[in-house]
Amino acid sequence: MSLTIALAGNPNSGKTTMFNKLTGANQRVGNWPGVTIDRKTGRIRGTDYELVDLPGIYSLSPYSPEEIVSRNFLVNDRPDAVINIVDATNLERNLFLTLQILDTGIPTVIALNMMDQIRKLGDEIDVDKLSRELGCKVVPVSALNAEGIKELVAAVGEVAESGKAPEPLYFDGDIEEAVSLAKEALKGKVPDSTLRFNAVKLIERDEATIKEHPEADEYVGRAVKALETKKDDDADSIIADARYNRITDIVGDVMKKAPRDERGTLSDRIDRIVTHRIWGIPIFIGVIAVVFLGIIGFAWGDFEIVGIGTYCTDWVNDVFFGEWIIPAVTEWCEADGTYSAVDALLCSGIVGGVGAVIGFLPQMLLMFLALCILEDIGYMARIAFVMDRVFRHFALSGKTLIPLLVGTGCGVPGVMASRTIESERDRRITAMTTTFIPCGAKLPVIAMITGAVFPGNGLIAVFCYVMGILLVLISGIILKKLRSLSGTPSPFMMELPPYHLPSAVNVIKGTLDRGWAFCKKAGTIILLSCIILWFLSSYTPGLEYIGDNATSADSILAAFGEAVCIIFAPLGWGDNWELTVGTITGLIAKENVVATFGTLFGIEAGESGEGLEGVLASMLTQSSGLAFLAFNLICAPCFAAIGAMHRELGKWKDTAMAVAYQCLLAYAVALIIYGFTSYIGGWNSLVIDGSVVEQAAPIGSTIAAVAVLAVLAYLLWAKDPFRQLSGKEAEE
Ligand code: BGO
Repeated sequence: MSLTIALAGNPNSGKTTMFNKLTGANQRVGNWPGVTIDRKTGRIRGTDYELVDLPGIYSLSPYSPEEIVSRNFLVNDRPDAVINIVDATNLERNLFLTLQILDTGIPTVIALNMMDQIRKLGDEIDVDKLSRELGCKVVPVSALNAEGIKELVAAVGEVAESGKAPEPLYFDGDIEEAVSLAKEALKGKVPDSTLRFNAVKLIERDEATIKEHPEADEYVGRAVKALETKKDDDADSIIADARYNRITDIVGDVMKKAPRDERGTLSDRIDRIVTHRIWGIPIFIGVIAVVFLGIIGFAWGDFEIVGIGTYCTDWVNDVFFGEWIIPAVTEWCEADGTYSAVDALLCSGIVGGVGAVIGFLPQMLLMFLALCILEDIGYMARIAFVMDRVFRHFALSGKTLIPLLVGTGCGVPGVMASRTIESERDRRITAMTTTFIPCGAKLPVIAMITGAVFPGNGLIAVFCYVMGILLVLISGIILKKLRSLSGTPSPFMMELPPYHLPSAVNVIKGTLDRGWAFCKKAGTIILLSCIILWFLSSYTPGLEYIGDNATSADSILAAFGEAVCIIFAPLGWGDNWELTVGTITGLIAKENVVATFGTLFGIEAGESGEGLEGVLASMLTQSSGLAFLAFNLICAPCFAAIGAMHRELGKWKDTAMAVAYQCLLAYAVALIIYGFTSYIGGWNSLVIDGSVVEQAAPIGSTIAAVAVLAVLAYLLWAKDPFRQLSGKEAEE
């Protein structure tokens, strides 16, 4: 018979690592909460037990979406056994959940994890004594080093097959009496197996239990009041206190801690600087700047450092595609003396479009590598911690940072990670704004525009990330003024794991996984888009082939682009319909912006041999280029991310409003950038055939930008009608 085993524990207790060791799966291990959101299943190797990895939780109260998923599974689905994974280096906090799991009456085995760390710290835990005190099997393990896994599987198989649940840990006198009364009130209304769990929850004033059993609540109401009066506290805290007192006794009995260095561990000492109130943020900006300057480079006047990524990308475009692939494909196509529509599709459509995207692969791999190293060292978790203080000033919690950090890889899991936020309003705002942070797919767009109008200047990439964070903060203030999104930020609790040297396996795997996803997309969605784009740019609306003159103003694409491009004229895109088309195709996947230009202009040469970026420099000034970049980074994300937003927001109407908000904000920001920066020396000129051509000052756009800025300032500083006053403010 197949048995179902649940894996439950606190966030960061090592559940995912253990899940991977037990099942041989390859789930992503992370060091911030929210990496496991839905429950995941797998088969324990060498058995037919199904293992269900539940999201990390601190208690079985249904406050957060993770707690609801875990509690429903344990209480309603009732697995045959639970492996409760406990971080031995944080025994007190982890046992709080353990005591609640014991109340569920499900056969339980404790996997006492991180024993390698305990040994390293010189601490000692008497495992047998702990097992006696908790009344269930305790197996010391190290999920990281695969220690104790066999023993754990044997122990869980034994308890699951015996079906024998451990005794709960009973409370002292008065509390246990109230629990007994609640059991009486609930008898027959809930299965006997969950009677104690529900009874304790009723005394704890657990909202879900009270709502489900109002008569039972009435029955125990007087006893709960009496308990609260006697202990001079609310019932929730009385139960929590009782549990913590019990835990303190147990830990005191079983654990011997070695003396600690007064200055703290090395991680503590590094954190004193890295997470410092004042230095934390400049250090964060500095780290991101070093990464991007190293990869893209830096240019200021005559001073120039070529970034290693730019160097590699130039080589791929100029030598690999320019000298090898394109001439070879063209020669092959022209071998029979003709150049048919199919030949043009292959050379301009496919090699041009997909090649333009693949050309950025070296830069992408280096950026993924840097982000994976920062994550594996443990620095990403510190960023969330440092930024929490900033986010709080803007009515958002640091928890918003976690979806943003996840979203640097891909917006879809980023938006999904917003589920970890307890406050529904914060969760919705986060889901609506996560895609402001550049995801992997937007990096080639950043690299392309930077290469075109700010050659080799990595500061533009830094600007894109800073702009993304600022817009999330600004949106927090503006959107909180709407009744449906008002409210105070939820508290943010997060563990900072000790720093460690990056593991080569994790880093290489993380980099290659992301790189492979990028290539897969280029070979599927982007390839298909390029074929369609080539068709639309090579045929007239009357379906007449117009040859390989892709930029022909007679094509279907031109007719469409010209009709729409007027909308973007105030942003400095002029009558260049190609820019409009690129922006629209970016909705399918953001890399499509690059692929579209690759198809329309060719990667290598364009008409006059100046390359894709050269063609763009003849259409965009530095100001309008930056506006183009800002609009494409902030406006509606790709369809997949819009779908993820819809899953979080629930209604299509709300999703449509969110997309409209993103597009309006993107337009406003792009207008402000173009309207104001065009007056900076050299920022308002095009480079046409190598000559710098100064453009007329965009007076109309500047006036519109002033008006937009005034509206934004009003929205930011107008009084928040729904702000909840602090106790002191309310008294005044
Ligand atoms: C990071 N021993 C040690 N020393 N560490 C362990 C053990 C163990 O037995 N088991 C897990 N860990 P998850 P949840 C990390 O990811 O499985 C570590 O949330 C880091 N990552 O490696 O994700 C594990 O599923 C950068 O640590 O837990 C992981 O329950 C710096 O505990 C962390 C430091 O494991 C959480 C740690 C990029």
